[in-house]
Amino acid sequence: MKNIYKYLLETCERKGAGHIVLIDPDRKNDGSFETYVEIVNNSGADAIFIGGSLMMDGQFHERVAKIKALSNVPIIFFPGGANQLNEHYDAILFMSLLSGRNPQYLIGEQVVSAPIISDLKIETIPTGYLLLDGGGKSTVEFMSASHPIPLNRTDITEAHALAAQYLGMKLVYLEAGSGAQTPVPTETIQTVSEKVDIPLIVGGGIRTPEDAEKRVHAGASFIVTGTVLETSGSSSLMQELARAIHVKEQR
Ligand code: 1GP
Repeated sequence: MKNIYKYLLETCERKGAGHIVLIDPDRKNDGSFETYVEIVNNSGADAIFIGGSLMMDGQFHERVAKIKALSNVPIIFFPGGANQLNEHYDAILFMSLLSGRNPQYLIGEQVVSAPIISDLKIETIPTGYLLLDGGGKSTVEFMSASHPIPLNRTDITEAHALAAQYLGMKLVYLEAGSGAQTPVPTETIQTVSEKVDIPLIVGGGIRTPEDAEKRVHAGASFIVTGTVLETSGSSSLMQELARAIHVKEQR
């Protein structure tokens, strides 16, 4: 099995940044996975994140298996909780919700998951997850019972990102929340990326190639898009997003 973290770093090095598509394996998307994964396969995206904060039925694991079988790119678990673990992932973002002060998501879910991950032998990628206030109450904010960092408090975001680095994490995830009205501002990304040495993943509310590209130029190593695939179902938009993010491959 290849090393997924290494693959992500090489992708970023070669293409300037990586495009990761988040697929939410909830019932609302049932019947659409074939189409979604085919669009991702043809878009030039570099990986799929699978996960969500709330699952509304018991078909989660079957859907992950289906996505895995269809995908040409690595499948990375973006965990909403230990109950979403299974053997189908190529790697897991072993995340701590550092911006919150809820012990369940700082360390509790991780302890419950660890023996299962060890048993399943899934690669872990230690990630500091910072939730910023993208406007409106996001599902992750509600489910994790944690306060997001105000968008204008770049100092607080920067301090958390540094803490993630000093804790030995390999990635920092700046999350505005799925469907965010306002994505993480470019100024925040620039300030944080100048301060920390580990790669930044940025997601939440990114809907256009322009928005994505600006965030890469500001210092994001990976851009995550989720909702835009569900709402547009557009192959061409997903191709444009990947092209905009792969800044080193542009002519
Ligand atoms: C992943 O939550 C994001 O970090 C995805 O957000 O659904 O708004 O693209 P969108």
